Amino acid sequence: MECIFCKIVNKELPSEIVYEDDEILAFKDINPKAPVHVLIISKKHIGSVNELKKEDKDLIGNLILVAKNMAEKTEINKIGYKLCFNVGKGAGQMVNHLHLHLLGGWTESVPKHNI
Ligand code: DGP
Repeated sequence: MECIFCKIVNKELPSEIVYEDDEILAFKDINPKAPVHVLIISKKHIGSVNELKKEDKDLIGNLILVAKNMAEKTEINKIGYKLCFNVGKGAGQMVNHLHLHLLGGWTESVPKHNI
């Protein structure tokens, strides 16, 4: 299996895991673009939002709820945070495994661009 996020899911590669359940894994981004930068991913391999099917709608909802819970746990919800799916190379998607970026933890003004 070549996908690096599948390897992280299977614990073949190390990561700083902050949340895990049957369908979702969340871990710290290796190259953080914000004081708090967590990736929330589906354990099932899905390449991107482009590959989502109707049966994935609960999974997508759960990814967002995990992100919300992580924002509460880290208290970045108090100031504000960003959630982002990069979709395709042209939008900066480097890893072809569905992942939601959770970014926050700024203490001053919110940067206008940070992905
Ligand atoms: P994107 O550009 O949307 O595909 O974001 C991929 C993110 O994944 C990028 O911010 C860096 C992060 N990343 C890539 N490889 C690894 C890794 O091996 N471990 C961790 N923790 N993060 C990774």
